[in-house]
Amino acid sequence: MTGTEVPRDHPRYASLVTRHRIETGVDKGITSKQGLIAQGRGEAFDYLLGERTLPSADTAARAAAARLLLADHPVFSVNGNVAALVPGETVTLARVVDADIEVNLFNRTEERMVAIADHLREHGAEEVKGLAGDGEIPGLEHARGTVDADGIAAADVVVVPLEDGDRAEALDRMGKTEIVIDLNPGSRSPRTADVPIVDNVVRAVPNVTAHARDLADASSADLEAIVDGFDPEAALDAAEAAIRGSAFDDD
Ligand code: PTJ
Repeated sequence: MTGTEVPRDHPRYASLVTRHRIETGVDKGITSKQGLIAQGRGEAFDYLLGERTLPSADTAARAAAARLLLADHPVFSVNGNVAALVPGETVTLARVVDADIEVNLFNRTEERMVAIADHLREHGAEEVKGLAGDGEIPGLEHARGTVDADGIAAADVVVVPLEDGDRAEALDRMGKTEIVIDLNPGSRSPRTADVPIVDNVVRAVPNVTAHARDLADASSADLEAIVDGFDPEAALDAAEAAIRGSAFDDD
C-alpha cells in the first residue's frame, strides 16, 4: 500500500500515512530498523491519547515557540524518524524561528548522515549541520556524543524530537534548554525537558510553527511571560491523565 492509496476517509488515515513514511524512510536508508520499533511504541501512546493534540500539548507548543523566538542560537536536531516523518515541516519551522538544522543520530553511520542531509535539502533546507562532527556531548560514547562545534555544541536551545533519554540528560548537563517532542510522558527525555511536548511529531512540528508565526511580533517581555508561565510537570501530568483515562474508558 502506498500513502496515496490510503482513502482519506479511512478512520486510521493519518496513522497509515505515517507508517508508510517510516517504511519509505527505511527503504531510502534514512530511518533505522529500530526506528520502526520506535514508531510502533509511539503509535501505541498516540492511540491512547486519542491521536489528537491535547490542550496541554498545545500550551507546550506555544511555550516552545516563545522559547525558540527568544533563543540566540536555536538548533533543531533531526534523527531518522523525524527526517522521514516531517522533513518539509522541520525546514519550515527552522526558517520561521531562524534555527539551524543538525542531523544527530542515535545509530550514527556516515551513509545515513549523508542520506538524511540530502533528503532535508530536497525538502528546502539550505544548510544542514551534523556532518562535520567536530564537537561532542560530554558523557556519551563517541558516535552518540558526536555533534557539530558550531551547531548543537554551541546552541542555547535545542529541539530534540524522539530523543534517547541518556542524550537528553547529557544535553541538560551541558546547560541546554531542551524542547522535547515525545508521545510517552513517562520517558526520561520529556521528563528532562524544559518544554516537553507530548504529541505526535507530525502534529507538533506544524503546531509550533503556527504558534511561532502568531507570536512573530510579540515583545520579548510577552514571550518571556509565556515561557515563565509554562509548567512542564503540569504538561506531563495532563498527558498521563489523558492516557490513564483513555485506558480505563470501558471500566
Ligand atoms: O535515527 P536514529 O539512529 O537517531 O534513531 C532514532 C530512534 C527513534 C530509533 C532512537 O532514538 C530510539 O531508539 O528511540 P527510542 O528509545 O525508541 O525512543 C523513541 C521515543 O519516541 C519513544 O518514547 C516513543 O514513544 C516516541 N515516539 C515514537 N514515534 C513518535 C514518538 N514521539 C512523537 N512522535 C512520533 N511519531
